[in-house]
Amino acid sequence: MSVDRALTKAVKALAGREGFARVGIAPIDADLNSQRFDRWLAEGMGAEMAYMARNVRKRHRPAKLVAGARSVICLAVSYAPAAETLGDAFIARYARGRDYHKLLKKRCHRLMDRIGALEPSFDGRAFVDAAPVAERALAAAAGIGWIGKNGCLIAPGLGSYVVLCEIVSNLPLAPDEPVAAQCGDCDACIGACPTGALVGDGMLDARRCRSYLTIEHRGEIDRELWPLMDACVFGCDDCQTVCPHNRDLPPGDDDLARPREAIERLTIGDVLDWSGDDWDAATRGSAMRRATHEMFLRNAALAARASG
Ligand code: B12
Ligand code: SF4
Ligand code: SF4
Repeated sequence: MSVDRALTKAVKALAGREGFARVGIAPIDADLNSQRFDRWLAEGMGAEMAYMARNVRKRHRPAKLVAGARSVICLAVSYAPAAETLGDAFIARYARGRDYHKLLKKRCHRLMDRIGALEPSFDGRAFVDAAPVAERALAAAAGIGWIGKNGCLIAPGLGSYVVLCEIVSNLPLAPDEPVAAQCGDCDACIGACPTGALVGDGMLDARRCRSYLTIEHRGEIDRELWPLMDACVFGCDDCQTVCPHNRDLPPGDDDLARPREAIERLTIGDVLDWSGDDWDAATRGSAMRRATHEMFLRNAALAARASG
């Protein structure tokens, strides 16, 4: 397939102007390592996320998502915090600022308008954290970064504190080369995971992951894990905090990296006292809304217990 290098360059320049910190092009038929995904599902590591078992083939074939698709524009925005100014309730870094789903979707749509103005034959569809897209594998195929032993996409210079989105397009854009993995002999993330959820080779067993347990899992958390929940009120970042590639990062995108006022000094006690209206006010416009009021109360109760 012939590619249009001048158009590729122009599309990348437009992405930079729309506030995307990284952009790369994945070939439409990239090998997205679907065998890994199959193994993850087959071994039950997807826990109760039933939606992960749907559209499995589509997930690894972006060509199925848009008629006439020829390339995937992969995009990343950093949420690296400028400072840690929180109370004792731990909120995962990606969720401290504005909801990245809404922000990135808006930017993708603006970018698509600009690409359309440049190239009227353009057609495409934007995805942000949509279930049937293998976002990390696509970003790796587009040369945005490599998949670390913590399972995260690590972008050179930005670390793993990046969120991902993509535009599946009908344009003949020139694909980028993947980046070589740079974990080397390090295995700090595996040792840092308090629950042993990282089972090797970047594979994560959600049944033991505090991110899954606090954000996705409804109902009771296994008693065996109670003492290991620490202050996790929403998500967990331990396997990223220890990563040497996350040291001395430039501050991320202001909209994502700046904590919203409602959580800046949030304590476990505050969350335990939340009424339904307080939950509503504290999570409005934020990715934290993924966890219900009941889940926050459960998480805060375990956090209070773990801290004595
Ligand atoms: C389900 C899910 C979860 C689950 C399971 C996570 C997991 N590791 O599987 C839970 C709830 C635990 C979770 C947690 C988190 N998540 Co999450 N999650 C997802 C979701 C919806 C699907 C991920 C998935 O398919 N998992 C199954 C495994 C098998 O797939 P995978 O992780 O993508 O792995 C693939 C690659 O590793 C690939 N691969 C491996 N090596 C190589 C090499 C090459 C060259 C290639 C091409 C491919 C490749 O093989 C696998 C199969 O395709 C994605 C969004 C999406 N649609 O993709 C967000 C996503 C992965 N999550 C995200 C975030 C931010 C988080 C958290 C940091 C949030 C938090 N702080 O609490 C944690 C991180 C935990 C961790 N260490 O992974 C970001 C990750 C950004 C990044 N830099 O990697 C994503 C991409 C959302 C987004 N749009 O930005 N998440
Ligand atoms: S997010 Fe936390 S619990 Fe999940 S794998 Fe990383 S360190 Fe382990
Ligand atoms: S902590 Fe070490 S092994 Fe884990 S992702 Fe970072 S560099 Fe790779």
